[in-house]
Amino acid sequence: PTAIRREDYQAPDWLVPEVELAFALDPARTVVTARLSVTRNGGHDRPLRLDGEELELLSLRVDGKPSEPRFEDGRLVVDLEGDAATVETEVAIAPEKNSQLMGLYASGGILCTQCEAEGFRRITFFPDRPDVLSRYRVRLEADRTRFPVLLANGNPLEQGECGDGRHFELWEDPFPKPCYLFAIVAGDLQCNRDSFTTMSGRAVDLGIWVREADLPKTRLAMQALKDSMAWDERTYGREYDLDRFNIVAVSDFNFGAMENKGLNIFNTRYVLADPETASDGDIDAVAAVVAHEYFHNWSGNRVTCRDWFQLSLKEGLTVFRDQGFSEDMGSEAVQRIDQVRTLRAAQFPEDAGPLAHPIRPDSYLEIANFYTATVYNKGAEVIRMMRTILGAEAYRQGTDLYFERHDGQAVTCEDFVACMEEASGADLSQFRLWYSQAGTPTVRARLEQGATGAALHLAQDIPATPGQPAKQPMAIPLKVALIGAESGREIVPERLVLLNGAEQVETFEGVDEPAFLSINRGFSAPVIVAAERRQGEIEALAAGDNDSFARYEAGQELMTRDLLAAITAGGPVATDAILAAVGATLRSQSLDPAFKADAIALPSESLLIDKLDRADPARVHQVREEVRRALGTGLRDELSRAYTAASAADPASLSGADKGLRRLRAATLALLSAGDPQFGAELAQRQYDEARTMTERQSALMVLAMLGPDAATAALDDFYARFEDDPLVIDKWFAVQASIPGEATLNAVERLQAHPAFTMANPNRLRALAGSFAGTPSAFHRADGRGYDWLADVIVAADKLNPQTAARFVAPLGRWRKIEEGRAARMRGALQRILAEPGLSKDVFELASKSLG
Ligand code: DPP
Ligand code: ZN
Repeated sequence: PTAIRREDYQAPDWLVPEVELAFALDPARTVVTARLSVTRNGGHDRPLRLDGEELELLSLRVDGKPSEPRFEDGRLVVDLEGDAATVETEVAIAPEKNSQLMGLYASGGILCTQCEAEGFRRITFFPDRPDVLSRYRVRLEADRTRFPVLLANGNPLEQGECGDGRHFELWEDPFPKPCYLFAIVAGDLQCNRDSFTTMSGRAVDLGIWVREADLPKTRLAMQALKDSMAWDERTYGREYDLDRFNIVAVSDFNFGAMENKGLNIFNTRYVLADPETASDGDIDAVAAVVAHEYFHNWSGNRVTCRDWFQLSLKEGLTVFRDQGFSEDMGSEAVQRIDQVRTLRAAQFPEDAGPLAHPIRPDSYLEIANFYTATVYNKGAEVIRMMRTILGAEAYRQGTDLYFERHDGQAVTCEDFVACMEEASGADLSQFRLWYSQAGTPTVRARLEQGATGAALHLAQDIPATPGQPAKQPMAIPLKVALIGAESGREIVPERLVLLNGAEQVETFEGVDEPAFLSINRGFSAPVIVAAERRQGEIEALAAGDNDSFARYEAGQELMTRDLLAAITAGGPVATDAILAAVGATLRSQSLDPAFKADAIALPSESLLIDKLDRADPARVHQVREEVRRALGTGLRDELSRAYTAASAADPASLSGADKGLRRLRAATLALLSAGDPQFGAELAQRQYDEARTMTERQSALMVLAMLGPDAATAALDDFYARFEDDPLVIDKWFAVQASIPGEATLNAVERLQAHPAFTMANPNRLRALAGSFAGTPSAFHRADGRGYDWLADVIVAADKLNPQTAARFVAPLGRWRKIEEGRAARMRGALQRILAEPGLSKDVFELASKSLG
């Protein structure tokens, strides 16, 4: 396969202002008729080239006359004389055989589409690229009994009977859009209806379409939708633009959800939720994804991407927007900790490994591989930094200008930055390096104190990444404050330091007592801070930094320091400092429960592995367990008290306070059980039996599962029997068992793979098993390498069905550079075995070959 490069971009030769589509829907064989009005773009004599994949071409007409089809490099080439023409094709496709879940496919009796990034070419011949914007008129025809509901983008125009049991519906979308936002749905669906009145007083009909039995589980998603619509008006001045907004839930879906214009299609996982079957985390994720897809209506749909290298233009911005929504709906501090946790778990390792790429990549083999934590989450951090540097007001003026100037256009990341500059008057030329340079910067910091002042010495290093051996210094906004070592007060109030040199010194006056350095407060920049610390400094910040993120961070730094020391030294673990910090957190009268839950959690094994040179995952697990045990025994009273107090959470309430209590209850239960397994088993079994919410039930089940089969079997069996008919909960049943630490987990995973409820065809189920297993270091990294072989086999088998989802499991094998040589060799062996497989998809080939490096 050949690489597509950003610098090769060429404007389209032909535009397609109007499209008429007719679907004769049938799961076995659907016939799609497309009539494209095309116009020549610029003075050239090149033919029209249309993408198409797995299409059976039945007929081709140009301006009404039959034409002989010609193919070049897999594209349909149409020679046209004049500057405008009507090109009609008729193709047949087989939705029920479509296991890739790209294009038109069947999911649980529903016919639906997924077109981003390049799925539309699997529906009809078309210039499948985001800078070709068209108005669509779509006629759907299907059997009325099996498919009583027929939906498409935009507004319905007309409906009726066709005879012989078939009916039709005609839809029109007045907004020009790229074909990746095209969608249709046909199925036996019920609707939760509501309405929203926009800020200019227009009524919008809202609908969430699901199977009848799932209707009661759509209430929370509907509330989130209305909240999102109001929030976007309030926060960004963005109003909805169609008379209808529909969401449809389907069980088989590669992404979380898709922002098709006026017809969002969702993975059921991000729509269906109630407290009995979804955890608080799941419920929050539903709201965040509903918001995310809704926000795309402006950041993505009204203003879209010129080419796929600009993906972060819409995804980074939209993630930043959904983060803002979640911060406003919940606790900002807790949200920020969660965001950073996600970034560190998913994006930092990507940025430090063989798949590192800038948020605006320079080349790809398969664009589906670039829907990454870098493009999404680091992309969101880059937008956040711009707001931090420019200020909230100038940032909003910048987005206003962007939406106004580029409405109806397909644009670039550069266009967005230019709007920010123009609105604020700031010069962002150096800041742009965040778009082009990969790798997580490390900021080294050292505070030097004199009699009345202090000097903060800062330096930045950006590691080499594939294709980028040398880097230029970036513009890094660091929020900094100095805190009195004796008084505990902020002796230098928070200020924004813009680090833009390789090295830089920032001075502070009026520092009249020994000071502690609180840096990167609120995680103002997505960097790794390596600060030289005085004796007792990190302990003091963990106990009293007045920025809650920085306080959390200091606690993590302290834990990481002592864990890494024990892992590398090989001796016993010094747990005193960790015990003191966790004990103080638990005893605090002022901290809220959700923060406590985050603050008492040890850094994950994956995070520790990332910080080590060639780690032994078994040793990492052993040391971390030792500390968990020490916490459970040493702080048993504090933990028990916190556990009991947290049991008062109101099961019917989804308030931040009650969710925080449940979070703390789960965290304390896990530590109590690490300290005293017998006691933990009793407590967890009782919590399981009495659980009124999935949050309580799932956390109890996880604790039991970690205690081994004797403790867990009864609860696991009960859980399965209780929720047998609920696929999203059965996913949890698979995930819990695949996330148990230790080498024995692979045996359970192999048994689960043979379970009748397991299928590779459903991405959620496959992720529940393979994703959970690969995300559990002490299980995945078996010394004999069998964990790697199992995953390689899964990738090869899944690739034959669904390359996009199969490719998602390659990255864990690509982390071999972080692992000790014996295991690393076996990881490379597994990658080589994958690459030797005949008929491998581009998706898996690209990631496996880059991972081998
Ligand atoms: N549906 C995916 C998302 O919203 C891709 N656009 O991120
Ligand atoms: Zn998105």
